[in-house]
Amino acid sequence: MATFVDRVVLHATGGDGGHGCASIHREKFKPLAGPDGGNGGNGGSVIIQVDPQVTTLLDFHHLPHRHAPSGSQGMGDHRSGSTGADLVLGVPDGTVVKAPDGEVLADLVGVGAQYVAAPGGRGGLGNAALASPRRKAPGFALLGEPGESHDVILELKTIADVALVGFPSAGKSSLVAAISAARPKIADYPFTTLVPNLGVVQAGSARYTVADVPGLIPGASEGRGLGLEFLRHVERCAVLVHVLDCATLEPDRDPLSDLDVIEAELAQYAGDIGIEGGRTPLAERPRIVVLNKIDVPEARDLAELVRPELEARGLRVFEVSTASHEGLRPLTFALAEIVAQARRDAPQPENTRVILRPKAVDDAGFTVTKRESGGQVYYSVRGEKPERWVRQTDFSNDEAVGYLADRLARLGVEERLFATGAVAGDEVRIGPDHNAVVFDWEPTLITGSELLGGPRGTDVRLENHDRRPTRGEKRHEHKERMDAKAAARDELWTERESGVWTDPDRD
Ligand SMILES: Nc1nc2c(ncn2[C@@H]2O[C@H](COP(=O)(O)OP(=O)(O)OP(=O)(O)O)[C@@H](O)[C@H]2O)c(=O)[nH]1
Ligand SMILES: [Mg+2]
Repeated sequence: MATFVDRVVLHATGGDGGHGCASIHREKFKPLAGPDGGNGGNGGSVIIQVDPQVTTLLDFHHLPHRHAPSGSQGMGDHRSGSTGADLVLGVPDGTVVKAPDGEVLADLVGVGAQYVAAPGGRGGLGNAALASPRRKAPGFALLGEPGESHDVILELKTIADVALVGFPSAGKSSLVAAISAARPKIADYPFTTLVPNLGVVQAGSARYTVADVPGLIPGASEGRGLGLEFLRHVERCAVLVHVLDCATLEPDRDPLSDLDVIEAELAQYAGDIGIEGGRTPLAERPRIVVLNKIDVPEARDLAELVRPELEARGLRVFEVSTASHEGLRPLTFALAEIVAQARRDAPQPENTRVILRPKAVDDAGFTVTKRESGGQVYYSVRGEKPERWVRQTDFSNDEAVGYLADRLARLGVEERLFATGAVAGDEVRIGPDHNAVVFDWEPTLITGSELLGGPRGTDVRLENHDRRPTRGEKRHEHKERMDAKAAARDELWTERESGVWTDPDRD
């Protein structure tokens, strides 16, 4: 079973915002004492954060769907709904967050660096918050927005200063084991190393990390062997070390051709340029050559032989034996020097590099375009505000729909529709085509509160309640009632006196 995973697809969904509440305060002798519906709570967000305790993305491999809790709905008596807690997911240092199309969204380097993968939805306002001098008793509340849902790719790109590359069994793991306290698996069969190993090297007062990645073979860029998959762990390295095996018994291999093969494979690898440490492509990174296994006499001879050729190519060459530890000290000090130089040259690391994508809205915050589908013309309204407002609207409530119409009109959507050539009855779609709210456009929508009579914002139910009848009005009302009673009584008497007791048609 896999115990190390360095690439996963995460399906993150933010919590939904709670709905706002529409409620009217009631009290003895004050049955309609104003709106008191509380706001819905915001939904929690899914946040990816660097956690030093985490070294693999294995958890996400097992549980790729993550949801943040939703906010709860508002309640009467001005009680707001509770907020959904953010779901913070720990990832290893050096995790790169990408969109499904491969675009780098964030490069998480440094403890605490974080990226909001799926923001939670906002809670809807309750009717208390929607009340205004013009709309004293809103009979509606706003809906909570659904949490956003995004698929992101998480890729672990190990943070190491030095990367060891080379053929299988060249002695990369042996080298890490010889110069650091790491104890990777070492054996004389190819592909002993299946996951990257990290070792910390102390050379004098300098300290740096070395990554040992699985071996490369000719054709790795086409997927041979373990492919180039693991090169993502060398992307951030300041220096590449070619570990060349001088004691190989394979007939068609020698240190020089091995070097060419590995270089050709490295050139095929396209890393991410935007990430920390990834500014220069791998092919242009500083590199040195280690000729290994010189404890074997033939290997020492071969190393002596190829050394001038390598140096002629401008490479620094170190002859070592990880078995006898010969030549390791100069190597570690030389690496320390290169790493120190690279650290001096590197710009100060930022905590996190978040790449913001531009939003497709114009200055006014929305766009109106005339479109056609299947011979039918419609007007598409796009923009953050109109789309959010639509999501917040309870379409079963006329007053809420009226409020939406008001908001859209105030933003200038109606004017823009006129300007684009829309006429009453045309189809208007707000939002992305696959998930739009479709209206037949009525230039001024009738709202619920208008239906009640009186200017919008006044409510006859509340207004009549506030005004108590005067004594004169009460007396008048009483007199009218008494008069009506007397009239009814008179009618009965006339009937009785006329003596008609049966239905005249019967006889
Ligand atoms: N004689 C000798 N043998 C060595 C030396 N370094 C490594 N070996 C042997 O070479 C074999 C392969 O070593 P590893 O360190 O596992 O090689 P690797 O490059 O990590 O190989 P993969 O993980 O398969 O890519 C082992 O049997 C080691 O004992 C050395 O300096 N001298
Ligand atoms: Mg190995």
